[in-house]
Amino acid sequence: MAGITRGFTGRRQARDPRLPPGQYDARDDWPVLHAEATPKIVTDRWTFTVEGLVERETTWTWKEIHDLPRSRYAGDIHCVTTWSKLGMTFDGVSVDVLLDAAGVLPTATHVVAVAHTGYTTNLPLADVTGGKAWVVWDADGQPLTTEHGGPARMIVPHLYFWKSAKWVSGLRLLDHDEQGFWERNGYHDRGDPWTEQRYQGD
Ligand SMILES: Nc1nc2c(c(=O)[nH]1)N[C@H]1C(S)=C(S)[C@@H](COP(=O)(O)O)O[C@H]1N2
Ligand SMILES: [Mo]
Repeated sequence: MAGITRGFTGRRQARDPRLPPGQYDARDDWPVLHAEATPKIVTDRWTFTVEGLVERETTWTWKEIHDLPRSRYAGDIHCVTTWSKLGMTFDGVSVDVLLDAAGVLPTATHVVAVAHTGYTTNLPLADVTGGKAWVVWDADGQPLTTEHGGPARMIVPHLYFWKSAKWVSGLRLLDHDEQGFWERNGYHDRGDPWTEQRYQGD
């Protein structure tokens, strides 16, 4: 019968288990956040380079990266400013494919993701290998808009979204951790949303 509501027992509606602590579901809203001016990057001149501690520094053009095997992320993203978006899809290539092509040297332990604008963010190598990171150009089946990092961005969705560099231009492999833009400005070096690694010291 109508009239028996979920709230009748006095329990609050169950929190979506996909939401990490302190996060809310942004639903249809996808906020745009970045520190620099939105760049204009034409795909004719777009490149992605893996450099640093690799056997062969390797650069892909827009066409070349599209010729690599495709990989999709279907799942959630979490911004440190407390919004999350659940059940998104992103299409592109797995970072594993890019790193394998360049041949990561055994001394490499960390990466810095670099953007065409100069934005940087640091990550342990283990957080961008093993099917956990992508370079993507489609979001929810549509080409990534410029404001969301198009023509292509990184996504490292198991970490807070500042680790996902928009307008990404490459990865630099290092044998030490080297802070990026937000990390130097107080954000955490790793940024695990499930343990709320929001700021340095968390
Ligand atoms: N190049 C660049 N990438 C960036 C940022 C930035 O300032 N510059 N901000 C990060 C932060 S803090 C967040 S939350 C996400 C936001 O991505 P969105 O605008 O697509 O939601 O981009 C990340 N990548
Ligand atoms: Mo963010």
